[in-house]
Amino acid sequence: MILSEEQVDTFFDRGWLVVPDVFSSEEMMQGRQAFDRLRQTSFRLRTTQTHAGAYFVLDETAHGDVIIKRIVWAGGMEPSLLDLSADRRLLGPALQLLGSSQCEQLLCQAHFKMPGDGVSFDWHQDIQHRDKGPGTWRDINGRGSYVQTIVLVDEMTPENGPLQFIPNDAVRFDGSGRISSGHHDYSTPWSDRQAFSQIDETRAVTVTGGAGSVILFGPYAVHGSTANTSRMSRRILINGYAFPGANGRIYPGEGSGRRLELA
Ligand SMILES: O=C(O)CCC(=O)C(=O)O
Repeated sequence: MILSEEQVDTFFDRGWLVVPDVFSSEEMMQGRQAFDRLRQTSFRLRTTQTHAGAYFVLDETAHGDVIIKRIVWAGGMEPSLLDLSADRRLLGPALQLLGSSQCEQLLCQAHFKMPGDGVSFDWHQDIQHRDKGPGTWRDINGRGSYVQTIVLVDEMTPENGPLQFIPNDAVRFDGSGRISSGHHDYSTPWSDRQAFSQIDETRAVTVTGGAGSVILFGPYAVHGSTANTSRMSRRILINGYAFPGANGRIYPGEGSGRRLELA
């Protein structure tokens, strides 16, 4: 899959892009089965730990119910998820946006939002998780050097804790002294220019879509999500691809940081 010029502009100017129906319902059924097995394993493990090549971040309610915060490098335990993250329908656009024929895969992460589990994510930028100080991150391609993709494993609805994004032109980036024009200044380090200091929440856009749809965004896109208030699950697979050499950290999970290119 090759993104159109318009899609590429949307990614860089607004901050994110949604591509519907990338994966079939049959493929997403297999994805849901992998997620079911990961969930069953979480119930057995109960506490945060590395298991079978994946890193389970778990919590427990006062009633003893296990809450899955995230499963880092979920494909370590479920190789079909790694196959999905190397699929050209996902990898192709990621490489296109990175402007590279190769990348390093940093994330293959399962997020579960089950009815009533209260899992939510405050407004943040992914660069906060990539750049942890000197030597941990370098923007090599001058456009963020990172593309995150989210595969909707379940349908994402307004009620089940959907992703929300703030368009770049409703974000005040540190150092810019004003709400952005929509175009990032890629010429200075992110910490000087790209960290957000203020957002116009009234401009937040809720992303919904069918299972098999994909969201793509860069490291500076401001996003978050609230708790699932519905009766259906909202599960997503997050794959993160870095421009070769941008990352200086070791991520949890057996095989994380692997090099990928289109076959
Ligand atoms: O699961 C969610 O809603 C949050 C996802 C997220 O914040 C991310 O992909 O960086």
